[in-house]
Amino acid sequence: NLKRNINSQIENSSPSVTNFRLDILEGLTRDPKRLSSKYFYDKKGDHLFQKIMAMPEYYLTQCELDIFKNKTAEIASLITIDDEPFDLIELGAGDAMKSSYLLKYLVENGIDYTYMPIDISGNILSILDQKLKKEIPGLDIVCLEGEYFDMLDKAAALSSRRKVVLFLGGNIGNMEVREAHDFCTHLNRSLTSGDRVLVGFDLKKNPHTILDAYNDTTGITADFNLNLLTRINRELEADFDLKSFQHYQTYDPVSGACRSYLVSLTDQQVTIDDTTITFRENELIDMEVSQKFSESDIEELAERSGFTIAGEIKDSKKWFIDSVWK
Ligand code: AVI
Repeated sequence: NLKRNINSQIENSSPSVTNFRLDILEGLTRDPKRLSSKYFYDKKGDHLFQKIMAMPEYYLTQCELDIFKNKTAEIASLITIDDEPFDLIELGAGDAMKSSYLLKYLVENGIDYTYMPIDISGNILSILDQKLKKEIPGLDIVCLEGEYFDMLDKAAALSSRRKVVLFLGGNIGNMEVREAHDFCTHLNRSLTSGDRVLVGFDLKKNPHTILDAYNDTTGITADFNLNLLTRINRELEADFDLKSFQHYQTYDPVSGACRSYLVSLTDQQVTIDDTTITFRENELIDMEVSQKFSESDIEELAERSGFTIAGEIKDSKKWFIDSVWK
């Protein structure tokens, strides 16, 4: 039945709505139920994530900003090779708040490079393009709108220069360890020798510090999770009752997995188009993993995906690390 429903829904929808619908229905008909945190970022979700980054408990952004602001020369020396020109590709560039310090430094030091931000949002890229051209005169910028690996292929087709790929913000933590391994292996196969990758990892630390960053008392992270239900209600004509779901956060300091769930507070049914999803009281929806790493976890990930570590830079608290791979 579900299959027939899904097929009939495909016929009348655009590809992006179809993928969203299929992913959501597939996730909610699994046991245990799950939703992908990649769908958190609609307009409201973007706004809530901005609020998260401004929370005192959410240390990640400030830590990586500290690295890009205060250790810019160190980063530059790890990603440049003599005077060889290169393409600096940023995956999920967003507003390039952190990388803009590096961009400025490279321009000021006469280093020949082209900045290629990749983002799924054309709107974000056009704002970024205007902002950076104004802030950093002389910056050579080519925006690439689309999926990471499609755009990496496009970047390779556009120029044969050496590639340096930035993947910042601890975004790699939003993949399960296996997915992160597959992602890095794919990245390794898309690059050639001489290329570099700079990945931002949130480090394992006092478990209270980590849990507090995702379990804020103001409830912004809870809203961030619940907003996906609002998005499903709006875009898929569903009827989630937001008051019947509660955010629950866990951190396991042994595995380093920080996970968020939504708990169904009652036995209930939710309708998404003409599909009915049944929830038992206390049943969970697995929403997001934010994986934390030890330095040996990072080494293992780099090695298993075909990279070697060229260098690494930590913030002054030693809570976050930007690891450069070759
Ligand atoms: C985008 N990403 C790295 C954030 C994180 O820390 O996992 C998303 C987030 N989820 C809850 N708070 C922030």
